[in-house]
Amino acid sequence: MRRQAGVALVVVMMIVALVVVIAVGMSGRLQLQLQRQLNLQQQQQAYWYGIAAEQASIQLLKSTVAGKDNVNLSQDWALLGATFPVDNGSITGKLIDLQSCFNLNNLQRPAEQRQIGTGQTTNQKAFQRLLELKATDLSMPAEYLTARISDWLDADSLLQTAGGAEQDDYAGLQMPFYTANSLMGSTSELRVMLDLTPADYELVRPWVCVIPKNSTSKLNLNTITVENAALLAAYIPELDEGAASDLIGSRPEEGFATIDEVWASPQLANISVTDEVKAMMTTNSNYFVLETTVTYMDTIFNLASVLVIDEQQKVKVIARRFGGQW
Ligand SMILES: [Ca+2]
Repeated sequence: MRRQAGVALVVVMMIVALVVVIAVGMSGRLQLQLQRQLNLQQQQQAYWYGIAAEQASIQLLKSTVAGKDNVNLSQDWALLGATFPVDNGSITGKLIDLQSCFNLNNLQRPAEQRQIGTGQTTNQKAFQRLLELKATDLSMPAEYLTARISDWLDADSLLQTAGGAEQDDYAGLQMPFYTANSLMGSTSELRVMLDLTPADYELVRPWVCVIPKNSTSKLNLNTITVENAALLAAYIPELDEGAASDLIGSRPEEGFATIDEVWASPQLANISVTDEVKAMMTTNSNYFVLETTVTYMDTIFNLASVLVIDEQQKVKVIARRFGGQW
């Protein structure tokens, strides 16, 4: 009888132990689920704060830029790094003019200039000069990188120059891949150019950007700064970098009213600028990138949104990138 009672007690204790194990497991899973739910909720909230920043920027561009012939850095859109507090966090955003940098897609050669021996386009010459001015430590000749980007962008598989690179060059790599043979969607595509090192990327990155689906963008001389006046010097070989800085430095606070004011400036007095280059310069902009950082509770969320002002003066989001620079 006593022995049977002892067995029953052991069985009861085993059942209790089993129940405790199961209960601990359930409680652990419940806590995990709750934390997951909390993380998802925080990320969703941060995402929607990012979208709210986009909407605020659309309204800002509508009121300060859309339809204007003069887009300059004294306008409200250009206030860098504005931060707005929200419950349990903050939203920081800055709008950058995508026509105040070199659009890599401009290196795509028009079809009629793709025959071998037609020489460099004006944009290619300008990019090569920009590299020669500002990326002197590049691990390859500036001419090669210019040709490689153009080969990446053009539809054919013909090398433009001996320094270029087409799909056979990439297919032969240890990690093979093909050239895009179309326009870039992000500046980070530059990283996969043949033999381009991380150090090269850091040298070139500050000067370039990518406007999706656009290979004919213009440079806005009202939004480039004294520090990046080399962008202008790159297009006008006779204009040295110092004179280009002086020209941009002497710009009225509210920008050049017309592009002709630029051509009449003393820095360009004895320099002839071709009509083609003149047509590539402007005083307004239609493409911007908004870089937003949302902090909400334990979450940090980065969003880059490309905004375009279309021909009907409507502002639209044409591309988004989550978690990094454009
Ligand atoms: Ca190609």
